[in-house]
Amino acid sequence: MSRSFIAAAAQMGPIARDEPRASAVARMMAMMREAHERGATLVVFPEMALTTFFPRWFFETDAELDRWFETEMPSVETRSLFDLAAELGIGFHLGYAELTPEGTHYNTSILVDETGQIIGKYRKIHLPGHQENETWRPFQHLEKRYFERGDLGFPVFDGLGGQIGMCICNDRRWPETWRMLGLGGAELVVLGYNTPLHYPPAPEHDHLQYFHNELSIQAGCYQNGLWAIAVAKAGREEGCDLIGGSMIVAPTGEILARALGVGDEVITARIDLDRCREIRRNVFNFSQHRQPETYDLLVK
Ligand code: ING
Repeated sequence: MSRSFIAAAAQMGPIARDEPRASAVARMMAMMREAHERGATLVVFPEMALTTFFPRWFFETDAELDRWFETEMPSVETRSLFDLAAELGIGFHLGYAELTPEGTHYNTSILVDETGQIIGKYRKIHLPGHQENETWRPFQHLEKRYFERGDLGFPVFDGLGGQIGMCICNDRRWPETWRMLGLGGAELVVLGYNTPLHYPPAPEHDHLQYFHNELSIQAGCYQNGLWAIAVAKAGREEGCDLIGGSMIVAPTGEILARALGVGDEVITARIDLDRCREIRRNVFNFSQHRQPETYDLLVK
């Protein structure tokens, strides 16, 4: 039986600072319905899809920070999204800020199957940005301050007839992320991102943000023989321009579908997980061609 299905990327436009979670959920439910109408059985939402990208601000107190986090999932506000998924028989990926019962803060994503059950969780490992309030910047990027490094590794989950992995935003820039998931047997990687157009430490790269997004994901797919669905939170969010460019990429590295705008936008493509073999049994046949004995620097 061919493991082919229609997948959707549900790009989101800005989420305002004072926009209730219920509003973001309503927008996601509308896009889940649209994806379903197009025959999709999986829909991928962005990183931190329930709130504005709050690491752009410096908060003095824990109370100011913790209001952006979820202490349960599904939560009161997201229960309706899980219920819709089960009603429509569509799986989804959701990114959110997680506060554990032990008080640990993670940048987290989950994989939910077509019955509305959570079948996988990932916590972001490559946290970009900085620790302290750096007032020279037009906006902060305080993920290193607000989140702990993920403690779940790079797991791969059985779902939708295949092996699905996750990563989050900055993770996609690191080849190690993709190789760990490839070695773990992933056939599809789903991920969300919030990527500002302006990168204060190197503004001369601002015009390259879309290119670097595509370069990272296309290389990850080709060099590990897997599919990727990468989904932006986009647009001018609280005065900060975030790139769009959500896309669905094949194991050959080809882009099958790409978002055109920087608002809420559903793009779809047919994914055939069996096509991973064209790469994984040939050019990137790890057991035949990879030479890990010579790569010791990689894990130093
Ligand atoms: N955002 C950005 C990302 O990696 C960034 C941070 C932007 C790093 C541009 C380097 C260059 O896409 C998140 N949330 O990781």
